[in-house]
Amino acid sequence: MYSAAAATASPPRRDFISVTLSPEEAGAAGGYNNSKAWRRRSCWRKWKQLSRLQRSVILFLFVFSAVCGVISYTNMGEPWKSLTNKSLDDQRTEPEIPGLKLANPAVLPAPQKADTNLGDNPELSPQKPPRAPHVRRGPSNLQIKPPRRDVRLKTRHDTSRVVEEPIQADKEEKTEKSIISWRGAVIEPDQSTEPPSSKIKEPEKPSSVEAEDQKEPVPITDRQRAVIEAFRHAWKGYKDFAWGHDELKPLSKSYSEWFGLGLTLIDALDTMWILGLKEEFEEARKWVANDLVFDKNVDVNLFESTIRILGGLLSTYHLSGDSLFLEKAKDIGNRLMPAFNTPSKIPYSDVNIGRGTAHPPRWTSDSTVAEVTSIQLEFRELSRLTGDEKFQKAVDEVMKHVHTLSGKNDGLVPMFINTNSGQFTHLGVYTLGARADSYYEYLLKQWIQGGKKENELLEDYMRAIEGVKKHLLQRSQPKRLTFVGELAHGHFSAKMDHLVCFLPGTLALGAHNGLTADHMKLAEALIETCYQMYAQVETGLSPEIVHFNLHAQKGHKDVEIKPADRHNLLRPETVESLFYMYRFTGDKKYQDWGWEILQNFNKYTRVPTGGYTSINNVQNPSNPEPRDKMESFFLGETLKYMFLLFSDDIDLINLDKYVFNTEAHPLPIWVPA
Ligand code: DMJ
Repeated sequence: MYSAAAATASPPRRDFISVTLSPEEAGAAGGYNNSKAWRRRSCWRKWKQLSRLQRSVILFLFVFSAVCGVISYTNMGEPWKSLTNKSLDDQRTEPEIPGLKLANPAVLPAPQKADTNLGDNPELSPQKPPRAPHVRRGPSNLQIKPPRRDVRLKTRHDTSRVVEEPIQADKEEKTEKSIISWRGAVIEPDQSTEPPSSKIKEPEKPSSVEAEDQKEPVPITDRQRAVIEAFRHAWKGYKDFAWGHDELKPLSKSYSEWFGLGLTLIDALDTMWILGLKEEFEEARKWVANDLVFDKNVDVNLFESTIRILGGLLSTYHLSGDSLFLEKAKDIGNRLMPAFNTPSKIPYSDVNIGRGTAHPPRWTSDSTVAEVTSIQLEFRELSRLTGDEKFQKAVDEVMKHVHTLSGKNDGLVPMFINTNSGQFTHLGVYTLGARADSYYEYLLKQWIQGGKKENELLEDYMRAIEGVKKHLLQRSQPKRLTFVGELAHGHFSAKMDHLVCFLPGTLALGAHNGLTADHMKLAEALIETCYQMYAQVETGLSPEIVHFNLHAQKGHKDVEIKPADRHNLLRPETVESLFYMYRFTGDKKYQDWGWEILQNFNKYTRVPTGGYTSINNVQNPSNPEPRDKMESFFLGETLKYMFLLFSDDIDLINLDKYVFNTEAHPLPIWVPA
C-alpha cells in the first residue's frame, strides 16, 4: 500500500496521478467495500506503479502467449475432428448384440451380410454388359505366334514350384487369404490376383486377342497344317450335305437332327477362329446372324445344349469380340432357365426352348449327376457378362446342394439325382465315366474360373481324387498300366470308358494350378494308359469302353474289348489330355502319340466325299464298319485339341487365362494369373 506521502516524495511523473486512498478511506467514502470498481482501481494503481520496463515485459509476455494460443488452437482442430468422427464410426460398427464389444471397432470393416446366395461365390458382382460392340470380324491370326524359347522351362517350373514351396514368413497374412492345404500340399493363393469383382465390372474387350495381336506370330507347324486340312475336309462334308443341321451323315450325304439348331456349326465356330479359317468363320457367322432361331417348339437336353451351344457362343464371343454371339448366348441361356423350376432346384434334363417348359425323361424323375453339375462354367460366365445374377444363382445352388449330400463314397458321387427330393439315387455305383465324369472336371474348373477362392469346390475335388485313388485305381497285366475302374456295391470292375481319359488332363491342370505333385504323377500314368487304349487296338483307335486284364495270361494284352463296346465316336478325351500334358511338360512324346491318332482317324474314319465318320469296329482294319455319323464334338473338340497339341505357343489359348468347358470351348478365367 502506497502512502500519499511516499507518493509525493517520488519524482513527479507525467503519466500518472498521485492519489492515495486507503481501502478504509475508500470504503468510508464510497460505502462500498471490496467492490469491482475498487478492485479495478487497485489493479490499475498497481499497474501504474510498475516501471516502464516491467510493463513492457508483461505486455510482451501477454501478446506472445496470445499468439501461441491461437496457433495451437488451429492445430488442435484436426485431432478433434477425427476424434469426433471416430466416435461416430464406433457407434456405427458397434454390433447389435448387446454386451458384445468389438476389440477395436474403429478399424474393423462394417459387418457383412451373409445373406446372398452368391455370398461366398466369387464375386459375381456381375459384370456390366459389354460396351459398344467391339466387332472383329474373322478369326485373328492367333495361331501365328513366335515360338517362345522359355515356354517349356516356364511351364515345367510352374508345376513343381507351387507344390514344393514352403510356407513363407508372411504365413499369417497368407492364411487370411485362405490358404488351403490338403494332406501336406500347400496351395498358395496367387498374390497377384485381384478380386474378380474389381476385374469383372468393366468387361473386357471380350478377349485377349488384342494383346495377342501385338506379339510376333508363331509359324504353324506341319502337323497343325494337317489338322487344318482335316478340319477343312470335315467342314466340306458338313457344308455340302448338312449345312445348318445338327450332324453330318457323311456316307449317306445327308444329316441328322437332334435339336435342330445347327449344332455342328455352332460347336465348330471357335475352332475355326483358332485355326485361322476366316472364310469358313464368316460364312458360319452369317448363318448364325440370319438363320439361327431359338424360338422353336423343340425339346433340348439342358446339358448338351449348354456345353455345346451356350459354351460355343460364349467362347466365340470372347475370341471374336462380336456381340452377335453374346446376344445369341443370352437368348439360349434365358430359354434354358425353366429347367431349374423343380421342387429341389436340381434341374430337369430337358427343356422346350420355345414353350418355356421343362421335364425329366419320360421314364424317371432323375437327372444325371454329370449333367446337372457340368453346366456351371457357362451359366456363371453368362451372369458375369450380362450382369444378371439369376444364371449363376441357379447353378451355384446345385453345386452347394450336391456338396452337402450324403451318399458319396470318399468324394465319389453316384450317377443319378432326383429332381423332386434332391437326393442321389441308385446309390453304390461309382465311376469316372459316363454320367459322372464331368462332375469332377467342373469342380476343378469352376475353382479355377472363379480365381481359386471357392474352397468347397476344391475340397470336393481333392476328396474325390483321393476317393479315386482309394477305390478305383488298379494296375493291369502284363504292362502294369494304371487305370481307373468302377465300383458297384463294393465290387471292383476293371472297366474303363474312353470318357475317363479326360482325367489325366484335368489332373495336370490341377497340378499346374498348385495342387499336389501326386496328381501330376497320376496324370502321367493315366495318359500312358489312354494312349495304350489306342495303341493296343488293331486300327490304332480306341473303343468306347475297355476292360483291363488284372491277371497275366499268355497271349493277352492289357486291354480287352467286348463286342458291344468296340465302336469309336471320334471322341476327344485322350487328345484333350495329350494337349494338357504337352503344355505342362513339353514332352514331345505326347505330340507323337497325338499324331499317330490323327493319322488313324484319317485312315479309318475319313470319308472321301467330305467328313469323318464314327465307326463300329475298331478291331477290324479291313472293315471298321462306318456308322455314317460325324459328331459335332469332332470339330468342336477333337480337332481343336489336336491343333493346340501340335502348337508350341503357350499363348494360343493360354491356360492361365482361359479354362476350357467340357466341350472344349475356352472361357476366360475371371482372375487370370
Ligand atoms: C462331349 O460332348 C463332352 O466332352 C462331354 O463332356 C462328354 N462327351 C462328349 C465327347 O466325348
